[in-house]
Amino acid sequence: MTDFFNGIPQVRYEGPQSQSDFAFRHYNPDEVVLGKRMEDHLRFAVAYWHSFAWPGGDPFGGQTFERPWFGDTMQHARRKADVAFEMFEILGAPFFCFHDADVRPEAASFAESTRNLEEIVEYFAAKMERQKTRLLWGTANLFSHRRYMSGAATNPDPEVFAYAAATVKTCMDATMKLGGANYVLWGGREGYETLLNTDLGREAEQMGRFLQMVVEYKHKIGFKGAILIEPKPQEPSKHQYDYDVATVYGFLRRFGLEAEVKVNIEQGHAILAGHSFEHEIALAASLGIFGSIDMNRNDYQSGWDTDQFPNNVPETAMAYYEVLRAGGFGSGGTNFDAKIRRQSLDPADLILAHVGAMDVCARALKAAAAMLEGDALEAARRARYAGWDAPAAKAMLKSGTLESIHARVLAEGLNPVPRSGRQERLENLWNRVL
Ligand code: XUL
Ligand code: CO
Repeated sequence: MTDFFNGIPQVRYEGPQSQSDFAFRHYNPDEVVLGKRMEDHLRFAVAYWHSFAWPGGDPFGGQTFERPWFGDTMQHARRKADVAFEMFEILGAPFFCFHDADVRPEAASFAESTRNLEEIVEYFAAKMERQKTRLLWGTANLFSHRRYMSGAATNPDPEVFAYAAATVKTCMDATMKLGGANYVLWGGREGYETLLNTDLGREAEQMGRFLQMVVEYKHKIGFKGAILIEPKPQEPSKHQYDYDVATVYGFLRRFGLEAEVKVNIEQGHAILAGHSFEHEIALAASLGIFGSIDMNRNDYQSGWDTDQFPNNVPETAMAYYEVLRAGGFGSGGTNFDAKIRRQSLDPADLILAHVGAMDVCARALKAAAAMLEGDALEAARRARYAGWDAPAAKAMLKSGTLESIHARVLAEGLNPVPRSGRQERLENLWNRVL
């Protein structure tokens, strides 16, 4: 045991009446919701980067956190892992997620960086034998180092493409070794700052081939998890190629990957793209590419990616409603890609951020389940589209032409009567379950 979380107890479900800060009031892993344990619905993951690797900087100031594991040696990396796995245990977190750069020091050569990663993966594997935490996904950090400033797969320099491809191979190997449920690609620098120096057609070709190689390698090594793309419209690049779910789907179709790759949808990214989180989830589900979620919000005033823990039950409930309608996560889960504020210096802040977020998600899941079970929204939706169940309507879609429909409209004297969308009633239904 390290002494970092000294005195902080294991967090357990104590119910809404609990007086303790270190207790769940709503997240009860064993409680059965719609026939499944809450833990198996929500599949919470802690993001290694924000909780253990982020120093607390913002554009105007640097490090605010002083952590005993900050440093560039393997000893620091092991100490960081010790604390991270202690936190997973305190929270009872079933999963975690990491980038290579979060867990091992970058070395002078590719080979040495890879050895560092492999050593830490062994260290993780030994811990995972002793505790229940599993890997939701692994990923490669192809955006922080200066070599990636002009992109990774989309870089004008083929040597950077090669370095990125080799790095993804090592990270997929690490994910496979740790039994990861998914592998994620977020294209942080896959975009551009100015068209004046950018050949965007060529860059898309590079990115498409890169992703095909990832899929080929997945099958070669027999990785059973899903490959997930995480869309984001901008930041760090002014314009990013994986703008949103719709854009990613078009890209996957173009490169023949729509049956191979799914999406990891982040709440904050959805808002940055001008969508709601639930829109992105519902769209991905309707396209058959829904995979997993990053449950972290932005600040509605600041307009940039603040990666805050969720605290809005009504919004979160709408998201889980779409997750439930999609049939649940499959191999995905709820990753808190969220960081505490830079003034939140205490070890307890890290724990309480997750406790609050897990409770928000649990309340949201229960509300969403009640809504779905009560069937009120679905009944209203079915009624709204009921006309399409009629044989004539089905036939129109299947074999109608503009001319045949024109003839029918004239013959039957069609004159459709507008019907209320009843939005306010449906919003009231939601409020009853929240
Ligand atoms: C950045 C972001 C990433 C990905 C993983 O906005 O969301 O942390 O989740 O690379
Ligand atoms: Co994310």
